Amino acid sequence: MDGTTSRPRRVIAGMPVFNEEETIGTVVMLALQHVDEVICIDDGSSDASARIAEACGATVIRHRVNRGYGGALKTLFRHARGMDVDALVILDSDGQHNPADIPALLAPIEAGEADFTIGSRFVNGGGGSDMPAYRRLGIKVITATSNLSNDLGVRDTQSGFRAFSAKALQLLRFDAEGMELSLEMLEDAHEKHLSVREVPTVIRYDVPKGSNYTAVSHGFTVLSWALISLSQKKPLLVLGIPGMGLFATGAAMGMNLAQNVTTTLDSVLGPGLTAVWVGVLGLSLMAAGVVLQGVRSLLRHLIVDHFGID
Ligand SMILES: Nc1nc2c(ncn2[C@@H]2O[C@H](COP(=O)(O)OP(=O)(O)O)[C@@H](O)[C@H]2O)c(=O)[nH]1
Ligand SMILES: [Mg+2]
Repeated sequence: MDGTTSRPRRVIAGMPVFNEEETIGTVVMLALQHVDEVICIDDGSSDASARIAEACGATVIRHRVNRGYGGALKTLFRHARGMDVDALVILDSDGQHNPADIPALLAPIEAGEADFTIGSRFVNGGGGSDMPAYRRLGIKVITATSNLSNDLGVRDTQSGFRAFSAKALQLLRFDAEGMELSLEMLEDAHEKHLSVREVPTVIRYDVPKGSNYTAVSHGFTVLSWALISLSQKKPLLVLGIPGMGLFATGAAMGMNLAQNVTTTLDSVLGPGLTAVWVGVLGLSLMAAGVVLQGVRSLLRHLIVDHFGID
């Protein structure tokens, strides 16, 4: 790459790799046409992925044991932060992402219009060639759930084809070791007010080994993370709505019984107690929701006032 274009001065591509010997070589060589350096995080592969990546010109960082997609990206970010880079692009090593779209992902970053771009299947011009319907549905459910806790405004929350400005690279922090990192990173970007932009891309599904994870376990892990995050961010919504439903059910059962008080005491005692329990459970859930919501905003105020972190 020459330094005369308007591209950021130094751009690197990073790839998580786990047993991708069939595709890794091609992806590394194609990516090298658009960036200065390709870094592969080989996550304990048992095949020839690492050797092939190196032979094709990538820098390879090895994990001795498999940690997962998130673990690999944490290693990548830590390494990239120590380098003097203007942008980092991440893409999968299984051939699903087209390295020819790297410049399109970098363009808004070069222009100073975004800190974080996502190669998206769901914006005009993007798509998933032969994408199975259940995957599309899974992504929609995950995205809808995560939008309940933060209005991220991102349609393709599950694309791993992403690019980051130097600022985003320095600011973003994440913990997840698995695929749930995809959402954690978006929420962190939202909290840090980084500007995120989706860029159309076509993600292929006709590659030799499109997925290491089964769709169900992948979807379940990410969705669980989205729900836990939602319950932390909006406890009143998560506990209050079911609580209100239970309370209303208990009240309706109680009122129904009260209208039949002419019958014997025995016949109303059992259902009456159930109505009371259901109602009390509903009230407790709502109360817990209110308390947790209060604690959350109190903590936020304390953190903002005393540490100046928003
Ligand atoms: N480092 C690392 N990378 C992984 C692991 N599992 C998958 N990957 C890589 O992450 C990318 C996406 O994984 P993949 O299984 O294709 O996920 P999917 O296409 O979203 O279902 C690919 O480049 C994989 O090689 C892992 O355990 N560790
Ligand atoms: Mg894949």
